[in-house]
Amino acid sequence: MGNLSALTPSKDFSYKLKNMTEKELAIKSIGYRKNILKYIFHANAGHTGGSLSCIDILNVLYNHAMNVSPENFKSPDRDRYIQSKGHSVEALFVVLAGKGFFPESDLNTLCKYGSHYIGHPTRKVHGVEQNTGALGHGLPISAGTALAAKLDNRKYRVFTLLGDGELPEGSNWEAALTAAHYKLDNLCAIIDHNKLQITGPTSEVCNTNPIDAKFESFGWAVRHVDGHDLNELKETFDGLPFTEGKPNLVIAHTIKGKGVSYMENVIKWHHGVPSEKQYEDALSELDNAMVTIPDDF
Ligand SMILES: Cc1ncc(C[n+]2csc(CCOP(=O)(O)OP(=O)(O)O)c2C)c(N)n1
Repeated sequence: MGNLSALTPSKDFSYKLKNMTEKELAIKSIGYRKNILKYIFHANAGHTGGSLSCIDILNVLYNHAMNVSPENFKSPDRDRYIQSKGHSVEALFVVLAGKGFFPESDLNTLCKYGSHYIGHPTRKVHGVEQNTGALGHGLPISAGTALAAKLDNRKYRVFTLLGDGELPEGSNWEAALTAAHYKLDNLCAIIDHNKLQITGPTSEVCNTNPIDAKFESFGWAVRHVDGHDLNELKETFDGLPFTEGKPNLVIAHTIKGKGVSYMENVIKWHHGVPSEKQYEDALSELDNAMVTIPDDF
């Protein structure tokens, strides 16, 4: 295969019609959190904690970093987002609805018989790039998609979101090796590092630490980021590729259940539906957070 590193991904940010301020993004994040809870509550099912931990990342990807919209979704040059931790589909659905990929009212059918809005991403939903949910598939598919961009002389980037509990899947490590071999600097994997998975702390179920040293030894460029700091996320994604010729890994330090105090860092909220009282408490906590967002930060 030729010198693939010769084609670096695009740094043309002209598609950013409006560079959102941190306050505007913060307002969006709270709205998304409320919607995640709303639709999980009405569906009586869903992955609550992991959707709340990754929502700030999705917010910055879709409203700042990525060149993708309902208008360009058929274009071969659009940036791709593949959500490997497919169980947190509620986060993806509320962001896609907010971008106008489909009417938000569609989410009233979440997890209902016959609906496309099921508990994991499916391409039957406009805006979803890949079916996922069986953990360990997103990174290999994303590496292949990024390799296709190089072979086709296209400058799109591929973003994929993994859970830290998903990381032990062997297919991730094959993909990590392959992405470095093919110098896929147009690939950005993000780990939602909330330190918990379905049955306990990630480090106790299957320890993958140190994640950074492992990926660096495979030939990746790695950054750590506070996965709830919207400005830090913006700056990190603006810095892509971190090193020409190397795939990019963002280790986003997050809190499972972030934004709803009784859910934060509590394993049982991996999946779980709040009672009516818990739902109302969560909404008022988020409403309160909305009015206390500082003007400038
Ligand atoms: C191949 C496979 N094995 C097991 C599962 C069941 N499962 C769903 S979520 C989950 C835990 C994932 O933990 P993590 O990736 O840390 O997700 P997060 O905490 O970010 O929600 C597991 C084991 C699955 N979806 N796919």
